[in-house]
Amino acid sequence: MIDIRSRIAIMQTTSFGELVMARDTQKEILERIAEAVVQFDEEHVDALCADAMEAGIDPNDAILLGLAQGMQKVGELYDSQEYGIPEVLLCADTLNRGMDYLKPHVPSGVQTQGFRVIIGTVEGDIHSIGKNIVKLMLEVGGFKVVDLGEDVAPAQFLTECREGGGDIVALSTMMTTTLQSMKQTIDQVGGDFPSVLFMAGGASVTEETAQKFGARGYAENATEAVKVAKGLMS
Ligand code: B12
Repeated sequence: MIDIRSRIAIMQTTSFGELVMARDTQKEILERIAEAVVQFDEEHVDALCADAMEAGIDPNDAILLGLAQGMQKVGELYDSQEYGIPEVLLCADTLNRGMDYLKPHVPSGVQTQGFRVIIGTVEGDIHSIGKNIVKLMLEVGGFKVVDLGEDVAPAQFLTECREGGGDIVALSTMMTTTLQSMKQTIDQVGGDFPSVLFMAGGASVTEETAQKFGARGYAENATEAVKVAKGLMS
C-alpha cells in the first residue's frame, strides 16, 4: 500500500486521474483524522493534520469533516456505552491537539464590520467542544469573539455586555437539564440589553426551542452558525 506522502508526490507529477486521486486522498486523510479522534491517537493527530494541509485540504474541512466528525462518532460510542468518560476525555484531548495544530492554518477572516459575539456554555453545563468549534468558525468568519468559557452564569454575560458590548450573544448547551439556564440567560440579558441578538445551539437545542426562548438564530453546526450570524448582522 502506498503511503499518503508518496500518493501526494505521485499526484504532483502526474496529470491522468489527478482530480479523482486528489479527492480520494483527501477523503482518506479526513477519515484518518476522524479515526484518530475516535482511537484517541493523540500521538499521530498532528502528523495527520499536517498531511491534510499538504494535500491541500481546507483547514475548516479538516476541523469539521475530520476532527468534529470523529467526535460525533465518539458521541455515538458514549451513547451505546462502548466508551466511558475516560475514553471520551482522551478523544477530546486528541481533538483539541488537532485544533491547536490547525488553528494557525485557518485564514483569519476579514472582520465582519467589527461585529462582536459573546459566546459561552450556559450555567450548569461544562461541555466545551462544540462551543469551541463554533467560536473558531465565527472568528474565521470575521467576527470578534469573546469566549466566556463554560458553566457561565447569566450575570457574567451581563457584565460582558455592560463592559465590552455585544452584538450577538451565542449560547451553547448539550444537556436538557440546562436548557432552563439558556432561557434564564436570554431573559436576563435581553431584559437589560434589548438590542442584543441571541443565537442558541448545542445537541439539546432545537430550532423550535431556540425560537421559544427568544433566540433569533439557531444552527445545527458551526458552519451554519457563521451563516446565521452573518444573516443576523445584515
Ligand atoms: C464529550 C462529552 C462529554 C465530555 C465533555 C468534554 C468537553 N470538554 O466538552 C465529559 C466527559 C466531560 C462530559 C461530561 C458530562 N456529560 Co457529556 N457528553 C459528551 C458527548 C459524548 C459528546 C459531546 C460532543 O463534544 N460532541 C461533539 C461536538 C462537535 O458536537 P456538539 O457539541 O453538538 O456541537 C456542534 C453543534 O451542536 C453546534 N453547536 C454547539 N454549540 C453551539 C452554540 C451555538 C450558538 C450554535 C449556533 C451552535 C452550536 O455546533 C457544534 C459544532 O458543529 C455527548 C454525547 C453525544 N452523543 O453528543 C455527551 C452528553 C452531552 N453528556 C451528557 C451528560 C449527561 C454528561 C454528564 C452529566 C455526565 C455525568 N454523569 O457526569 C457530564 C456533564 C456535567 C456538567 N455539569 O456539564 C448527556 C446529556 C444528556 C441530556 N440530554 O441532558 C450526553 C448527551 C450523553 C448521553 N447520551 O447521556 N460529557
